Formats: sequence, structure tokens, C-alpha cells
Amino acid sequence: MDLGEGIRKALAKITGSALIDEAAVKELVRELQRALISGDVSVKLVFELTKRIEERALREKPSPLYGPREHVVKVVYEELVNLVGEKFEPKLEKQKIMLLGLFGSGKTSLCAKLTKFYQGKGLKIGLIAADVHRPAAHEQLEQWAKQLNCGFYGRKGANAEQIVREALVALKDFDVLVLDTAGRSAFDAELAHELKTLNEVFKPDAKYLVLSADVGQVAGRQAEEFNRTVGITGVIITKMDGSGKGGGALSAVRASGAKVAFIGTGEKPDALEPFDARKYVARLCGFPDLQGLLEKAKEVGDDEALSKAMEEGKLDYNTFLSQMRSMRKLGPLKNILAMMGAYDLPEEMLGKSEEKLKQFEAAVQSMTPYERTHPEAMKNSKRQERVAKGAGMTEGEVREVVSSFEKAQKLMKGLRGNRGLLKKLSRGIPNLNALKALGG
Ligand SMILES: Nc1nc2c(ncn2[C@@H]2O[C@H](COP(=O)(O)OP(=O)(O)OP(=O)(O)O)[C@@H](O)[C@H]2O)c(=O)[nH]1
Ligand SMILES: [Mg+2]
Repeated sequence: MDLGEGIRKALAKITGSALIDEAAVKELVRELQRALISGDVSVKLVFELTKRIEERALREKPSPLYGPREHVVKVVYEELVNLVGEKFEPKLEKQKIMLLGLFGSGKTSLCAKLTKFYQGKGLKIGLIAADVHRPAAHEQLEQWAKQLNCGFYGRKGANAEQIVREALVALKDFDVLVLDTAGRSAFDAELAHELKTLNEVFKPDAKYLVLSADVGQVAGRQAEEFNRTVGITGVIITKMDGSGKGGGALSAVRASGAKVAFIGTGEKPDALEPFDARKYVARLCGFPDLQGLLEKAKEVGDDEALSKAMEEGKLDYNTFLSQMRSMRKLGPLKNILAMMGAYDLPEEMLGKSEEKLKQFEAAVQSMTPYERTHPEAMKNSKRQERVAKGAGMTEGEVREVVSSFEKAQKLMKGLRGNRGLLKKLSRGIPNLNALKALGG
């Protein structure tokens, strides 16, 4: 389970609970602690954070604009934003950037990403190959420079200090110089010495420690060691797209007093974004595009028949189809549903792709009215065969439609105990107040 999933589950539980009392808040706090600790956030930070959440959730009076549930969600959101930092505003001027970090953390790829980023802002970039330890490090960087059409300096056989001295002359007309340094499997005396020298010669404006999102708890020690040696001005967390939880890196950042400058979200040069704590936390909590979501939600009107059918817990192929259609209009509905307590909806039900929905429509259109309102009939393979022919689909595809439907039906049964949630789900409209609370 990733960090976000645990947080979303905890939030979903509290927004779905009947009463927001001390017990519910304490339960939320326990779940958040579990999620954050298993996401590698340091225990000390987790307890500080959840203590504040508990205090604020219970003591602060919710604004009259929204209810106690939204208040709690808002507090969690704000405290998480506090924990991970703020918004980084990259300086768009002449500067020298030095990248630091252990083996394989993503430094060389970052040279390409930073190039692409600053090129996009109209600046001229020069890359410096000062990793003289890793075989082919020079070639790796040179290739990026060719591909991105930026400046490059490196010299095989020279040591890192010589290369930097020469590069400062050779690349003096470039706006942003990015220094790629060597990684090691551990922080050692030799690495420390080399970095100190490069720091003195290069005189960087920014010194970014590059941490991979899967680094875990050791991130804290790394940050300390690099900070002690050359003083870091910020952190770049890479591989945020991977299975790593990012929690270790984030708490390291917090503990060292440094700030996250960028996050890397893929191997390609365009997979880089300046860090924005609000955006990051919103994504963790499962509502990545608050504003967009609000606007889309407005477009999706009430569907009376659907509403009624779902409230009664009666799902047939007609209602399922209209439900899928309205969900599609909402886009990242999964996130909203997650917030409302339905975090484990089957992907199929969410109309994952245009293709799926088209297939679904075709299949339902080939069903007889009887079949549409008596979904159990569709278990019959003769009927499936006929529908497949009528819809121009394979039988396997029809079976897939039937099984998506059955999953959704099962889910509906599971939700029947939760009338409030069902009502919201049936409306197909998110809890707007909760979203508004977060937006403001
Ligand atoms: N998925 C993903 N992969 C990444 C990301 N950043 C880097 N990688 C990959 O991670 C591997 C190591 O990246 P490098 O940029 O070579 O790392 P490095 O810090 O220069 O490594 P050393 O020079 O050996 O210390 C490569 O296979 C990259 O493609 C990222 O944000 N997401
Ligand atoms: Mg490298």
C-alpha cells in the first residue's frame, strides 16, 4: 500500500462515518500514523504531525461554510502541506547548479531534465561531466547534451577538479551550468573530499541533494552527511513515479531543514516539475485537480432514475450504463469516490478508457430489454454468444462486461449499509463542500 492509499483510506473512513467525535478523530489519527510510518516518514515527525491534527480537529471550530467532516479533512490536508514544505519557485537567471547524491539516485538523468526545464524558460544550459569514476558517465551525459542541443564540457583522463576549472572557462557564455558529480554506494571520505573541492572550485548557487523516492529511512542520514560536507540548498526527489513511497525522502528533507526543489516523475527529460506542496499533498489525498474537478462536477446533472435505482441497491444494465456515462464526464472520479469511502472500486467500473465504455454500450445495446433489467440472465453463455455477435465483439469481451457488472453489483451490496455514501454515489456528484473546504 503506498502512502497516498493509506491516507485516502483514513480520510474516506472519517468522511463516511456517522459522527465526528473524539473516538472517530482518534481512529483517524491512528490510521494516519500507520500509513505515514509504513510510508517511511520518521516516527518523530509522524507523532508531531498527528498530535497537531488531533488538537486542531477537536478544538477548532469548523467554519460555518462546511461541516465537521470537511473540517477534519481540511486540517489533515493543511498539516500534511506543512509537513512537506512549500512551493518552490525556480530562479530564472544565470546560475550554477551542483547535483549531489549516492549511486543511481538519478543525477545524470536530472541534468537532462533540468536542461529541458530551463530551456523551456529561454535559458542556455551547459552540462559538465565531472563524474570521473563511473565508466561511461561522460558518454551518458554527452548523449543527453547532443539530444537536447545544449552546451557540454567533459575531458576524459582529467580529474573532476580539472574538468570543472576548464568547464567554467569553456561554458562561460551559458546561463545555467549543471554539474554532474559521481555517486557512491555509500558516503565515504573520498567522496566527501572530492565534493568539498568541487564546491570550492565551482562555487555553485544551488546544491541539490538528489534522493530517490525509494530511499526510505536512510535518507535522513544521507541528507545530514551531504549537508555537513558541502551544505545543501535543496533536495530533488526522483522516481516519484515508481513504487517508492517518497516518505523517507520527504522526512529527510524536513529534518535537515532543506526544501524540496523539484520532483522527478519519470526517466524522460520532460519528467520534472518544481515542487508544489499543495499539489503534492492534494495528489496524495486523492484529489489532484481540485478546480478542474469542481467545474466538471457542475456539468454533471442529477439523474433521477439512476439515483433511485442506486439508492435501492438495484443495479441493472440500464443503470450501470448511465452510471458509467456520468462517471466518465467527471474524469478522475476515482479520486472523488476514494474520498467518499469507495476507494476500492473496480477499475472497470470507472470506465477506465473510452474503449471500454464503447464496448459496454455496444454490449448493452445488443441485450434484450428483459436482459437489461434481469442481469442474472446474462450469466447464460448462449445469451453471451448472441450479444457478442450482435455487438461485433468476442465472447471473451462480453464476459468481461458481465464480470465488470457483477463486480459493481457486489460493491453495491457491500455499500447498502452505508446510506449516506450510497446517496452521494448515486448522485454521481462529489461532496462539493469537502472539496470547497480544501480549495479555500
Ligand atoms: N522511473 C524513473 N526512473 C528514473 C528517474 N530518474 C532516473 N531514473 C533512472 O534511474 C537510473 C539511474 O539514473 P542516473 O541518472 O544514471 O543516476 P545517477 O545518480 O547519475 O547514477 P550514478 O551516476 O551511477 O551515481 C536510470 O536507469 C534512470 O533512467 C525517475 O524520475 N523515474
Ligand atoms: Mg550519473
